[in-house]
Amino acid sequence: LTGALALALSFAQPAAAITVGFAQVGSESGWRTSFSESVKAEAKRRGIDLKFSDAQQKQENQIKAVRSFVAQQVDAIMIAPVVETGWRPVLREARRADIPVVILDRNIRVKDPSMYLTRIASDFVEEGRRAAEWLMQETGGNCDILELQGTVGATAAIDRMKGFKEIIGEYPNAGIVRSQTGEFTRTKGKEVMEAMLKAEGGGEELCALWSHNDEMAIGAIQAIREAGLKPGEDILVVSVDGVPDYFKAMAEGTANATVELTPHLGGPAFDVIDRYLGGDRDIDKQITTTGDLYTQETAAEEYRKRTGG
Ligand code: GZL
Repeated sequence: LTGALALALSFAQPAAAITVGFAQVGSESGWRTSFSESVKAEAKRRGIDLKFSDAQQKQENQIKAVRSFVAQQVDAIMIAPVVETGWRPVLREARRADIPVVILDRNIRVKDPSMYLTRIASDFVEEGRRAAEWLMQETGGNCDILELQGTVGATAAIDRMKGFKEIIGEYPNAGIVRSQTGEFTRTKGKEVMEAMLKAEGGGEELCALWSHNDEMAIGAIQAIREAGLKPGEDILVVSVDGVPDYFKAMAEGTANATVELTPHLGGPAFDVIDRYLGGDRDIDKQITTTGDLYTQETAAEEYRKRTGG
């Protein structure tokens, strides 16, 4: 009997490949594209059939993508929500179809946490705190700051602002003098920085730029230079993401610090999906991945590590 059993088992099919739908925000930043590439590579490595959708930063495209994943009866859905609100109807449809939903990176605001399986993300408030702590140390707490906000309504922008303000609020001689959204992109970051520098009469008295992501900071560095000031010296630059181009800027002295945000969220997401599909119902509601702060001291080496340069 054991022989027959062993023989039967040897023909047992490998676990059937699962199909996962991924509603991604877009490709607005270097971090975002690394995140997408990392998820696709991880799906390939695991033999997962990934249905990928790029919403060009529009929530209605994300919702359409999720609807189509439900219609295709995928095994699981991953959403990287562009903004926090407006998700309840489509999440109800996924739940009615008994399809688990994993939230990646930014958050959604829903009253009923059973609408999604878990959220895998960095602690954006802590990222803001770490950026501010570095800047206060660097300037002795004496600093007039410009802020480039991320996408309005995005958790990353809301929470990074919150964490940064919590720390500088402890320093009477530090403050944000102007704050505007650069929508997480390089082009808009440059445009808005130009306008803010003009509004500040050129920017000579300014001390630092706090940018919610490296992409906008890289655009702003151009604007600082074109205003006749030295980025990284006349105006310190502190940001979040840790993309290679920003490590390059720090190595060249035009940027000063960044808090790394890992783009590798695919692995933990597929792990939790496998666990759920395997029957595990004891899954944490939040899986946090917060990165370290990097400065000019290690920038050249970190750049080489990330680009194999
Ligand atoms: C934050 C993420 C942000 C990145 C930006 O986790 O949502 O979106 O910091 C990206 O680069 O646009």
